[in-house]
Amino acid sequence: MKTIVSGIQPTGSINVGTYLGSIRNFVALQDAMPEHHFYIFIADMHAITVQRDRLELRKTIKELAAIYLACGLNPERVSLFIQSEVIAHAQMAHLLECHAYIGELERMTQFKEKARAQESGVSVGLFTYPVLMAGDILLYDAEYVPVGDDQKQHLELTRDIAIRMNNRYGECLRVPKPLFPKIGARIMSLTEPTKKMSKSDTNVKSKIHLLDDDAIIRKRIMSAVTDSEGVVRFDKDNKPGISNLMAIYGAVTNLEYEAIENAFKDADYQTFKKAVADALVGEIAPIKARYKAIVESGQVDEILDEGAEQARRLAQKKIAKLYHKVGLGRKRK
Ligand code: AQP
Repeated sequence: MKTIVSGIQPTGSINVGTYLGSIRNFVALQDAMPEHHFYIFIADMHAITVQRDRLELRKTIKELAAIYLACGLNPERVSLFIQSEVIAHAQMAHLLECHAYIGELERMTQFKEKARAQESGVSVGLFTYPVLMAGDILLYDAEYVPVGDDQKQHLELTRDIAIRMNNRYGECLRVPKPLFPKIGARIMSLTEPTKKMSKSDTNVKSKIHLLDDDAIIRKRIMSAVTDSEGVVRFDKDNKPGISNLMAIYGAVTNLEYEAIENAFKDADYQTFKKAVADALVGEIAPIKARYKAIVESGQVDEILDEGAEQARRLAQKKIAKLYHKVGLGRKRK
């Protein structure tokens, strides 16, 4: 069976950026690609590459699991699991670290940005983060990896490592392809629209969480930074704020930018922002209702146990095969 793999770090409440850039896409693909099985995980091992409060991390892991389900992931189609509960991820990371080069990791822009944001104590884990990620993907022979476009460089590295190992040991890894959403691949901060909307941004006004109240959602959209031109027109370089609101609106309504420009050609920004807020509130309301029901049902642990079991079965086989190829351990009859 062909596979699709992706994950999200439990590094804070899920915001509209992560939702539109990844989860919404997972849900659409699970329905559109019935011949693929999905391995979707909570990337808690990635989360500790930056220091975190342990109790907060635990809470966020469970919250993210319930969010995935509330957004519509179907446990019949998706093995949903916590990364650290499948030991093969750690084994694979070491194996791939021995086939990745320091120079190529030094070029990773996410590492450079995150390292710069810390005053001191940048961990080795943060440096090798992209290799852990390559392992997450290659472990399951993923054909496709649905991600936001900030992950483009990491995907390229994953492909390079896979090709390198295939050349060295013979075909042993599938070279994956990224799948970016058509609209919403990079949702920007509402206060600084040239910066990605990020879970770790300390400015609460920069983002909208899926579990925010309707009033907060409306307030954040209505106060989002725009420009003084007063025309609803997509121009990422000169009108990043309005272009970002168009991306949010387009992702939610499935309308292309041109159709949005036509629909709002005589509208002022207040009117457009109100339409964006209405669309977003309408999209998020059922997710919030399902989230509450899922948490109350107590079914999350069972789904995570089952998902981890399914993931382990495939991942352990892959590790055994790769260890053999590389020459680790003893040859078994
Ligand atoms: N703003 C965004 N727009 C579109 N896609 C996004 N993604 C994240 N933010 C946006 C996509 O969501 C998936 C999961 O991302 P992640 O949590 O594993 O890591 P990240 O990209 O580092 O996200 P954050 O919010 O910026 O986390 P922190 O602040 O903890 O570093 C990925 O597919 C990503 O592309």
